[in-house]
Amino acid sequence: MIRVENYIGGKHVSLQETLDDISPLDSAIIATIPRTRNVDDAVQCAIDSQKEWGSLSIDQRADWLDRIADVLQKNIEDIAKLESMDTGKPYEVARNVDAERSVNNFRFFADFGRGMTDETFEMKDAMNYVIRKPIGVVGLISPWNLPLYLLTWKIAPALLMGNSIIAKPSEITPLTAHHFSKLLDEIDFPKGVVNIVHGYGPEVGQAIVEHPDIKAISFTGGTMTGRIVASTAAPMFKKLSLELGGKNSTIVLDDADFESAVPGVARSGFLNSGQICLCGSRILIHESIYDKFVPLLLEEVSNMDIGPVISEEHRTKVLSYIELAKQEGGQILLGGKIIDKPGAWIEPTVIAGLPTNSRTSTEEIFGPVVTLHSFSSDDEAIEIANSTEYGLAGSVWSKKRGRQIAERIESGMVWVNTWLHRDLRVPFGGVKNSGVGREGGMWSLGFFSEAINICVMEP
Ligand code: TXE
Repeated sequence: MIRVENYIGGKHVSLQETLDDISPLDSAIIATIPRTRNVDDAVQCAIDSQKEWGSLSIDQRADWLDRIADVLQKNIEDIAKLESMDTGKPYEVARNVDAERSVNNFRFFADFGRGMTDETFEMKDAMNYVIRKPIGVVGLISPWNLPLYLLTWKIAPALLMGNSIIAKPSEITPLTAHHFSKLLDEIDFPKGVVNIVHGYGPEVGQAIVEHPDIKAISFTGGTMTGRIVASTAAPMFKKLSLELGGKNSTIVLDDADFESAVPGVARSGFLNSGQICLCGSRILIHESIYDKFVPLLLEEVSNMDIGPVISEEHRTKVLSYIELAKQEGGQILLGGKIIDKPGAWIEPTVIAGLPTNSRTSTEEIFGPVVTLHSFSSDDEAIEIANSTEYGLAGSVWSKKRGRQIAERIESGMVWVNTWLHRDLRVPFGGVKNSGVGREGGMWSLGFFSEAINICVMEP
């Protein structure tokens, strides 16, 4: 049994009151976490440490990011094992997606920070230059689907820009954040700069969002929760980044290359048991290739190594959508049932025949469930793709028309003939109910700093 503790001021602190961390693999209790309700002590440590941390140069902080990347790399197998245990995802996914990217998040922002150029704007009689000051203490709140991957995606740029941190991982997946805090100790990372607190979202998460000395909130999670976070932070004029839910369309045009599209569309729908906000769960297939493409897709999905969903409670939610699909006229082509063994296992499920505006095909399920729809023209495909309240991501599979379709989709990111192919310099985020703001490259550095313009006129 792992005893997860808060990490405050460089010390590991436990609390009397704890919550259980349940494994999705077999529903066993694998850890306890502190039920934190108050973050005043963590914020005070962050305030005290930020002055010195913020006074370092970008290069000095980038060197620290490289040291963090090095110690994560050295422990990459342990991180993958813990992530797999906590989320239920196959070890290979935890190793090659979650742990790998956690290392890269620090490596990338270290290099990107060193490469930052001066921002100057010449006038005929004056010169402007921009300096980027730290915000101070920032709050980082992350979800359970890619726990360390998404938390470090925020920690790295926040540190690079000189801020100190109050981080709150999901109470459902605390293990790798806890391990991360121990690795910071191993490299003697400046105490109090990174503080990690555990507990329920509406308790410690809310305490972070409403704390007057936390000046920015970077949140990744569900749209409903994002609305609550925004309603607290906005009136306090905090900087706010919201990476929220999605219901992404995968468009397979009549000229798609099946060799890449079949595995690509299957992976997009079912990687991480469909628990990635970028997953393509609305698969739109041109009518002329529908009958040929679908059997190949079903076979591909049947051969994928797919883990359980995050919890039995979440599985109940996913199952409720499969039941809803049947009421809405859907036909279950594959799966649809619980896999009868300990843990939160459910069959990967493919549903056809639903109206494109049905609840099942427009609401976020966040599990191994996709709906298939045929279309007869590019315009119809785009209209279907743009007809949900979300606008996060999407993919288009076509030899010749991918880009022109992609540019007409109302979302923050679109992949053409690929999916989840990531360059960390590009903007990452959604429109409509998928969020506000962008992460990645300069977008992250801009969010985690205050841009100050100095205009100089020689006397
Ligand atoms: O989210 P929740 P989950 C989305 C994904 C799905 C959701 C699943 O689409 O909708 O995340 O993750 C804390 N005040 N994305 O269920 O419940 C909570 O403890 C402050 C989109 O974890 O919203 C957890 O730490 N905090 C994303 C975090 O918020 C609160 C990629 C998220 O919890 C809180 C990945 C409150 N009142 C998943 N209530 C993207 N767009 O990139 C809860 N929390």
